[in-house]
Amino acid sequence: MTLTRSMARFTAGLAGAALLSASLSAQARELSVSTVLSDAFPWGQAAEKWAELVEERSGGELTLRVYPNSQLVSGDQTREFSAMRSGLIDAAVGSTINWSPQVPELNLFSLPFFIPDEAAVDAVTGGEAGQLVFEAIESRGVIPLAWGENGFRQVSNSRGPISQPDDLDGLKIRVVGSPLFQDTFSALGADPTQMSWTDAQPALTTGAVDGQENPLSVFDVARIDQVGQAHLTLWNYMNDPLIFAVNQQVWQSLDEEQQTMLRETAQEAGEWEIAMTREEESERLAAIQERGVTVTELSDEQYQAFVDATQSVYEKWAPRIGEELVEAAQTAIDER
Ligand code: X2X
Repeated sequence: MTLTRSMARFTAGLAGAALLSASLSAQARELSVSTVLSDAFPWGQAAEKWAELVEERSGGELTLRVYPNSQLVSGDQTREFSAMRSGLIDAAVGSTINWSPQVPELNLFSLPFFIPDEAAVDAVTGGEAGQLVFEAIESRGVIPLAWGENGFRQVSNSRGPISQPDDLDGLKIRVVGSPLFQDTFSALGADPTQMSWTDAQPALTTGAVDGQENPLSVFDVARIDQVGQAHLTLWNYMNDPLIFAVNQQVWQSLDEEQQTMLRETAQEAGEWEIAMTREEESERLAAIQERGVTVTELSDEQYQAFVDATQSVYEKWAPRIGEELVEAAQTAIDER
């Protein structure tokens, strides 16, 4: 390369850099959005949808950048809420389970066999109980905007079909980050081990654990059957809602129009994702069965045996969650 050509490139490079920084300052403010699962899953797609809608509506002045796989919290999904509260991350589409160590009220959704179907989920999130949950989040320095859904969590294992509590006896089950899960699986006679999603997949592969619990979408997309999980029981023991939320200082730094836009787009993305997740359930189940997984459904009597076996969890956790909230949820469920 001649000297003049390289000089010309250098100058062009400088001009380019100047242009870039000028456009950056006039341009979008970018907010980071944390998720545990990528856009291969409905959960990650919920966050991407939110980002797309914000891109369209903000006229380019606000952008959301999604960081999946808990990467902003080094794989530890139970730190996501604290990281959002402290401003380390600006926003998140997160699971109530992962945030429940910091917001005990969120354990409401993890009470075993408490929220039995989709109508019950909607009655809880859409009513007074949902409002109380949002207030609990807000009182801890995070602004909740909308609901999404990871789905009803079903239990799988590598050993044999589970149709009664005894079948869980001694099984090593990977559980997520709230101590409530420890109690539920201990009450059922299993041997629960808490670990992050990042660690769960290798633990299933090596057989360090016998089982796990996750919604059908996660089981299907992550091909959990391919790491030896040959038996799946549909017991709808809890629903795992997602919440779209923003750090409080970030929220306060936005003008009213931006706040409205951010809330509306989160609600639209959430509604879109909830509908999609529910619509896809039956195809997911069919796909899982086609891959050779034994699927067990419970009779009313079998279901009741699980309810009875986990009664102590309800008694221990209802006061921690807050009696007023549990009662509001119970009323919503009864009247759905
Ligand atoms: O870790 C899990 O099982 C997952 C992905 O479902 C959650 O983050 C709650």
